[in-house]
This record gives sequence, C-alpha cells and structure tokens, in this order.
Amino acid sequence: MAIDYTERIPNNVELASNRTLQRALEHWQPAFLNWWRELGPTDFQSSDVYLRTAISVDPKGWANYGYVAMPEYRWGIFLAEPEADRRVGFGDEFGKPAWQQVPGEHRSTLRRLIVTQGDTEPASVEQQRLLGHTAPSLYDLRNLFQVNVEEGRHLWAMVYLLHAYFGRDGREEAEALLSRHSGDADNPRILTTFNEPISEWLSFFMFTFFTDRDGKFQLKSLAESSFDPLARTCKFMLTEEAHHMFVGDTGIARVVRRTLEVMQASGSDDPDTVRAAGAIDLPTIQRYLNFWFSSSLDLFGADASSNAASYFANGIKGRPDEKRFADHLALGSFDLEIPDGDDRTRTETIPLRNAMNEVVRNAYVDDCMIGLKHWNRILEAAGHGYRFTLPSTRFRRGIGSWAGIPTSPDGERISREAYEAQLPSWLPSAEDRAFVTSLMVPVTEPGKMASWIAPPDKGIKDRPVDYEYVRLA
Ligand code: BYC
Ligand code: FE
Ligand code: FE
Repeated sequence: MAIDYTERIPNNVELASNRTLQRALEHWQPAFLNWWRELGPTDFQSSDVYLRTAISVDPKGWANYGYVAMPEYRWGIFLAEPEADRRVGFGDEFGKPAWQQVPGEHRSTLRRLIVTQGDTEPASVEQQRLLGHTAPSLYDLRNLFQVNVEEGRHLWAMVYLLHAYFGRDGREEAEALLSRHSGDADNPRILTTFNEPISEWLSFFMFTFFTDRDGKFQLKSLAESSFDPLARTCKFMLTEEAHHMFVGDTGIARVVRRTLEVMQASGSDDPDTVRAAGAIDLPTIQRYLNFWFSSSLDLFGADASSNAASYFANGIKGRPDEKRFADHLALGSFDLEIPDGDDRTRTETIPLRNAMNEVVRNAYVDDCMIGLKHWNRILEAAGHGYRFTLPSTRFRRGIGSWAGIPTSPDGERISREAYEAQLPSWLPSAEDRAFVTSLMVPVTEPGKMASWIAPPDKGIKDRPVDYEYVRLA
C-alpha cells in the first residue's frame, strides 16, 4: 500500500491502472489548483512552509516533514489498508459482506453524504483564507497552512469517490464542489457553520476545536460505512484530523494562559484592563465558545431524523466506533427531551435508530468537555476562580426540535423578549469582534508571539518554537 509519488496525482489506489479515471481526475486537478489560487490562502503561495506530507497510510510514521510551497503540496488519494473479508457492521444487513461498489438503491443517498462531507473541506479553506495576514506567530501561520492543505486533501478524498464510483453525476458534483463558496449569497456551502466568517484567530481556534471535531465524529461514523472505499478513505482522513483539533485545543489554552499572565501582572481581571494590556478577557472567550459550540451542534442534524434511521438501517452511516456497542441492530428506543407548549419540555420516546444524530451529538459534547476541562485546569492552577462552561445543547439551535426555541445558555426556556435582550451578552458583540480584530497584527519574527497569546509548549516535530516555520517570500 505504498503511496506512488511518481504519478501526477499521488495515490495508493493504483490509479495508473484505470486510465479513464486517471484522465478524469487529471482534468479536475487544474480546476482544483485554480480554486486553490483564487480561494485558498491569500498570498503566501511562494513562501516555503514546513509541512507534513503523507508518505504511507501506516498509522505509525505516515508523514514526512519538510519545506514546501503550498501550490506544490502533493495532494493525492490515500485510503487506509483494506480489512480482509470486511463485513457490514450494523443495521439490517449486519454480517453480510461489505460493498466494494455502490448498491444501486443507495446511490443517491451515498452521493449526497459524500457531497456534504466534501463540501465542508474547501469551505473551511475559504473561511480561513485571510488569516495568514494576521498570524500571531510563524508557528501558528504554519499550523494554519497545514490545516488548509489537509482540508484540500480531504476534498480530493471525496472527489476521488465521486469520480470513481458515481459516473457522470459524480463528476458534475466534483465540479460543483469548486463552484459553491463559503458565504456566497447565491451559491453558498451546504451546511450553515461553513458559511460563517472566520476573520480572526480566536474564531479560527474555536472552529478547529469545535467544528473540526464535528469532522472527527462524522468521519468516524462514515468510517463504519458498508461502502468500503468510503470507510477506508475516512479512516485515513481521521489520522490527519487529530492535528486540526490539537491546533484548536492548544490555541485556546495559549490565549487563556496569556490572559492569566496579564491579569496577574495588573492584579485586575476587569475586562477593560485586560483589553488595555492587549489580551482577550475571559468572558469574551466564553462568548466565542458559545457561538461556535452552538453552531457546530447543528452539524449533527435533527435530533429525531428518519434520514439518520435509514442511514443506519441500510448500513450507510454507523455510530463512531460501532464495534464498542453491544447491539449493532439498535432496535431499542431513546428518550428525547423536547419543547412542549410555550414554556415546558416533555420526554418523547423514539426508536433509537431515529435518534442516531442525537447519540453522536452527545458523544461529541462529552469529547468537547475534555478541552473545557483542560482550559479550566489552567485557570485553576493559576488560582483564578473563572470557569468556562459548555452551553446547553438547546441553546441557539437552528436544526432539530430546539431550533428557534428561546433558551438561556443553561437550557432554561425563557421568553423571546428575554432571549433577544440577553443574546448580545451571550454571543460575541460587534464590539467584541472589533476588539478581537484590533489585536490581529501579524508577528513574523521566529519565536515571537502576538500580545494576546502565549507561546506553545513545544514546536512541530521536535523543532524549537523559534524555528522558521514559514520562510516568507
Ligand atoms: N445546516 O434529517 P436531518 C468536517 C438539513 S465537518 C444546514 O438530520 P441529514 C470539517 C438536512 O440537510 C463534517 N442544513 O438531515 C470540519 C435536512 O435537509 P432536507 C461534515 C442542515 O442530512 C471542519 C434537514 O436539515 N460531514 O468534516 O440526514 C473543517 C433535516 O435534518 C444542517 C458531514 O456532515 C446544517 N447544519 O443529516 C473541515 C457528514 N443539518 O434533506 C471539515 C455527511 C441538517 O430535509 N452529512 N440540515 O432538505 C451527514 O451525515 C448529514 O447530511 C448531516 C445532516 C448529519 C449533516
Ligand atoms: Fe477535513
Ligand atoms: Fe479538519
């Protein structure tokens, strides 16, 4: 399963043995590169960036590190090793052989899921395209570009499936993935979160923590798919995803550490004093967290979903780490707390399969708590009393039973008037955004950090923090 780097499109799928597919992908390749130049990171295209590139799909030691100019990054097609005699792991077809081709009856569903997954990848690159100009350090600039090139590769992963398994409509969908654009009024990206602007680095860290983590859970669900090429593609994508969440987790931790330093130096935790010292006050960080967490919750879909039930029944999309569940048929039931009347909630019992989105969302919330505890431990160790909290999954929802239902961040139902009056204090205000944006000045001297963020504990791949991670051209 070595990756062939002598080909125009590096791959481990023996692309050279399928001329038609190879030609179709080589035709898409210049369109991708045009998209990268026009909607990928602005400028920096001739800078040398210390990037990792996949060289094998072996879970240990799959990456090579070295300086690369981004347009020369070797985007390619890498699938995890096949599993011998792989079987359908859940749903009505449990135990039958996994599918090496797309079953006709599931073709449009699979295509839709692959397109939705594929759409998020270039969307995130578009959202982040201006951030290079305000990176708080060369270390961070390198991490941004690492995330961007890998999201570009994730697009390749889905485009490969569309071209290889969905014929002409697959090729059309692959083109459409380059023509929808994040935030475009006429032709936006499919999922709401991927149309939100990411114009400063606090949002970037929140996004990589909360939204890339949705990526982790969705990819884990798709890695269970009976459609084996999809499962193998997603398995390998997950190995790249871990770094994206690391960037978010440690990024926020460093912001918190810097804020603590500033508060200790001035002896005050008054937000104005913190801001005057060029750091971000803790309540503002909480408001950004509220925004990106609640937006990312919607990415799991509706809490009661007949789509989710049929994905599961048909073996198309499973639960993350499906093997850890005892019952792969999931014929039980699930209690949902849903709004009732104007001010109450009630419990509704629905078939477990219809609640799969909620099951996965709950696992995601638990995973988010790990980061929260990490940041709170930093506050605690510094003897500070402030604690970050995750808002309730009912708060500010746009999808599912709680969509449009006014609640406080702790999930209490409140009147619409009270909600609208308080929402500006729960989410970043225009003033918060203007302040955070005002801090975004580029720092390009190796090892130096912007005023609002502490240095990382260590560099990348055993390099020192003051390594020249990007050689600016
Ligand atoms: N925004 O029955 P439901 C990543 C629609 S992130 C707008 O639950 P479905 C990454 C939905 O389309 C991972 N619309 O729907 C991260 C449906 O519409 P229709 C991305 C939404 O489709 C960072 C209706 O509401 N991967 O990789 O079964 C950087 C009813 O809902 C939204 C995937 O998403 C929304 N948030 O489930 C880079 C995996 N949510 O059909 C990358 C593939 C729902 O009634 N996608 N709707 O018109 C899926 O598995 C499913 O499409 C979803 C939604 C779980 C997203
Ligand atoms: Fe991705
Ligand atoms: Fe990612």
